[in-house]
Amino acid sequence: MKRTMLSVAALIAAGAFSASAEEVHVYNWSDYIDEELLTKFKDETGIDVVYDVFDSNEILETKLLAGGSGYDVVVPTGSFLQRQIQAGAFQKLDKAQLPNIGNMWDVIADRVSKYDPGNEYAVNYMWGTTGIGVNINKVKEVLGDDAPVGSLALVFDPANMEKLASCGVHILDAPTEIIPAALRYIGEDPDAQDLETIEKVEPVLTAIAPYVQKFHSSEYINALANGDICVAFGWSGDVLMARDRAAEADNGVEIEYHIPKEGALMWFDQLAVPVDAPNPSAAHKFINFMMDAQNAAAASNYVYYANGNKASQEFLNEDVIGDGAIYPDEETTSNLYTTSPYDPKVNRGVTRLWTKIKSGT
Ligand code: N2P
Repeated sequence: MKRTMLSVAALIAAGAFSASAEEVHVYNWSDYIDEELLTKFKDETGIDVVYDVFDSNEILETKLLAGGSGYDVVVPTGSFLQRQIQAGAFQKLDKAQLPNIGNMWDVIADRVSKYDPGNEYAVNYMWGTTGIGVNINKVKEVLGDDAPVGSLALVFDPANMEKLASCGVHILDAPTEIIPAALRYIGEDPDAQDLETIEKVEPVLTAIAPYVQKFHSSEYINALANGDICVAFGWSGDVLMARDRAAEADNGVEIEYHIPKEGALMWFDQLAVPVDAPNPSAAHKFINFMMDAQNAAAASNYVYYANGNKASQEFLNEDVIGDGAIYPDEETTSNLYTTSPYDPKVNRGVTRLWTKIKSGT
């Protein structure tokens, strides 16, 4: 008994039960940060980061709209952010608590103001494109040397998919990204907002679904890197991370990322503070920390996504700032499209359509 008492006293002395440790609860996408940055934040501020991850905007949205998520900082994509702002899910940022705001890149802030007028509720974390990741040798083995790796036809033409099924294809479980791509493939507006147009993708996606090994939004990084799949319709930085993991493993797998020639979605992931965040002051400290030029650069250098921080650019590695798949040139950028949120009725139709398509796998 005495021993127990003593060891409890020792633990208290060591601070194990200190109730005063300040925390910030962050909910971010999986595979989206260099965790050393979280340690650095703790060292600089004394605030513990409780870090959880998700891989779909729909999951984040469900938590946010239910309220009481317990998160201080969350990272919705612009089109979702817009609808969530309208639903009252966020508090306005207090710019006085964000001295690093001057580091941000006006070009990106301007683009995001489509979703968040005046950039009142969020700042950019990362931005990127949705495109095609290939294990180039496997794909050539299956489809020949002229495999259309730079075209949406690679994944939307069932004749290609039937063959690729033998080496494995993953497609994002992200209806608001895959449906626009399929619309673009059939020559429709990727940002179409009416169900009649949107439903035109049903035969296209139904025809390829049986050849899709998985609709999933995070497993493809390792699956590509290990050679378990040969194609992923996924996010730019994730594919580049797979390329890196394969190179590190020295397993002979060679991964490439292609922005389809027909055009691709350009999206923006935004740091925002829920209206009921338990610790808004720590949330601002965390966001300000991520807006530090060197920290933003460290994050991009690790995850291979572009960021919206102009001042970080001088600290970016050449294989990041100099890679057109991460920081696309003007010509490529002019071929990128953005999307807007569906209204609730259309959104329900999209969810129904997506469930139906996936049930055909
Ligand atoms: C990180 C994926 C985030 C990009 N793994 C999707 N918005």
